[in-house]
Amino acid sequence: MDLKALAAANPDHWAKATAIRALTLDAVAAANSGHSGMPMGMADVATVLFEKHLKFDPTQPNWPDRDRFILSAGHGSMLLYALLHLTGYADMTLDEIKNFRQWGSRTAGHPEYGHASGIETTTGPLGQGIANSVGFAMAEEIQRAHYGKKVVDHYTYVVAGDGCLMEGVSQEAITLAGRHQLSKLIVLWDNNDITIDGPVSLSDKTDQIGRFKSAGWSVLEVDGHDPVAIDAALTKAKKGNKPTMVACKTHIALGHAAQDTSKGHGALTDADQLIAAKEGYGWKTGPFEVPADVKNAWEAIGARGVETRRAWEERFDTLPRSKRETFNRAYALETPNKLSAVIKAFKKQMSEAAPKLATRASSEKVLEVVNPVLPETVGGSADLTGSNNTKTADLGVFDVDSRGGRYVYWGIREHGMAAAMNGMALHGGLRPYGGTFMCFTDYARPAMRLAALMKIPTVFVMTHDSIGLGEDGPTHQPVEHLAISRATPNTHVFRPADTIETAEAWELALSAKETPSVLSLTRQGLKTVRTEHKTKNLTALGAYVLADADGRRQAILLATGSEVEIALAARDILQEQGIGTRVVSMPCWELFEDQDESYRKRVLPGGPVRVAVEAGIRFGWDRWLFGERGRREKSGFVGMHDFGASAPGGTLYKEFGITAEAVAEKAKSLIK
Ligand SMILES: Cc1ncc(C[n+]2csc(CCOP(=O)(O)OP(=O)(O)O)c2C)c(N)n1
Repeated sequence: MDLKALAAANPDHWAKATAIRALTLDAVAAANSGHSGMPMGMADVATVLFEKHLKFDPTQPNWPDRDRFILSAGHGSMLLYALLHLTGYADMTLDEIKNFRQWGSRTAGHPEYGHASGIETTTGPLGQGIANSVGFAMAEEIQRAHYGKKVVDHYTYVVAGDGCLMEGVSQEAITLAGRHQLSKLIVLWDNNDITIDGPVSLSDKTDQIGRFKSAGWSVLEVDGHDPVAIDAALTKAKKGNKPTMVACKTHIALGHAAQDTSKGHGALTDADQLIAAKEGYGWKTGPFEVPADVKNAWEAIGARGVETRRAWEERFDTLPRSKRETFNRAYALETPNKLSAVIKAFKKQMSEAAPKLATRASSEKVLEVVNPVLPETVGGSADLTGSNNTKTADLGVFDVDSRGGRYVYWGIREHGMAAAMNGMALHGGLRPYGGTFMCFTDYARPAMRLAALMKIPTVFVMTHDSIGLGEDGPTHQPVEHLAISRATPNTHVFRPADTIETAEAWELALSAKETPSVLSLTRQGLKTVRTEHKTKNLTALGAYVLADADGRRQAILLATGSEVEIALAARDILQEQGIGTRVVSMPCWELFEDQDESYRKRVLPGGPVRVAVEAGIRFGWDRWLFGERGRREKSGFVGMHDFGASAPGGTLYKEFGITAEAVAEKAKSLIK
């Protein structure tokens, strides 16, 4: 590349873009780790985007109508950190840049949501950002329909690399965006032909332009180092009626000895090469020093949005009060008082009616009363609407000509759905929930993990939660998925036993601010076990005594979900034989763990034998069986030890020995 010619053609632009490159080189060198090449290659595109197009105000980083900038290629985190620092985000100080990747800094190895303002989502696992962005763009459409263009009118810009486009989840995201004509979604592809192992051609020959076009996108192609062309492409992209992919032809590690090589992808720390690169740029200041005129020019870009934001505030103030209140409440993730009232009324009615219902059907009943009072919910399913029971009559369907619809037919795209739901939650103003079979938690898991890491309250509705689903067989019968979900930090896994617990679980999931929820729901009908109405949300305790021992307490049976009624039947057997037996329902382990010791001790006192029953693997149960004052030799587990099988659900419970008789026998064998 002829850097001198580039610099001479657009000197002001060149100086600003070089500031990004120089800060990247310095930060990576100081950390002795990181990824230099991508920020150096995309510096020109990012500079034009921030200077000429992006609507943002560093003094109000969470302004709801800002454009969203998503760095899907999260390894290039220094691109984002440099932009935030240069444009004047108060929390992205030069010290943060100097402490790139160090303990306690905001500048984590990959951008982490919540660490600094201006980081819209956590990226690093390739493909997640572009999949999040579909949810961001849908959220914008939905909210524009609800609140009007004068208060919701912004774009979602994504920087994605070859890696993001190779990941399978990007296909789910791209086809969704194309189908829904998300015209305010603009992907900037860092088309540099390089990945870690070498040239892209080592492992891929996809015609990316044809791929995007066939999915319903507009595609533009530009020289990613020509600011005039980039500006023109962005201007055009904003006008289309389809999502736009701008293929930006770039040179990874522009101007460095490692330019255009896979070495340029990683940490460029060689001191001599670093000096040579800066000389080539005509950059004369020392490490981490941005000349005052260049910093001023960047800060002027940062200040550009202040007026626009103020004007927006004025327009927002003209909305009717009730709209403003709903908007602000939803963005603050507050729930209306009505939520608790409708849940209580529903619980009272259901504990009296005591229906036999699958908890997936209970869940639908709950949603029928909840969705009308929570206009921020957006439901959906990955092509299992009738099985997941996620759709209620009032939602309407999100589509090109009905942007206000609150139900999304996600298609067979579990991973894309989960990641896009995260995008909706991150966008703000919406509470997404979406369903699939519990077994396909595996297909959604990378995004479920990120929801937990990001501390966002996405709700994953996972039905058909055990061998109880029956004839579909072991491919569809989850056995290890409860354990996997429970092993994930900051995740509430609810496995309700009946309609009442399902209502309580939903109340908690929809009130959460920083924790995603997994609702593990049955296909098969369950008896109502909570027939005595209690206004208090007992599921919030995580575990509670559902039926206490008559007489001397010799056994405690612990169960969740569909196995609670088995535990109750086992209790009947044991009580008949004079063995005082308590049944503890444990709809949410994590919430029980949060209770203070005295409560946990009241529920699980030492002494009696303990038997846990759950139609999943044992993994994790030992915490409750012989932690918490229990004893190994006085405890047992009735559940799954292997994969399930294809047969009616009732047969499977018998064949795998998950029965009241087996639970009672196990308890008796432990009582000596
Ligand atoms: C899901 C996932 N797999 C693997 C990685 C490790 N990784 C980080 S960057 C990268 C190569 C990405 O290539 P590209 O997007 O072309 O980035 P560039 O080389 O242009 O910086 C890989 C494999 C990752 N971050 N996420």
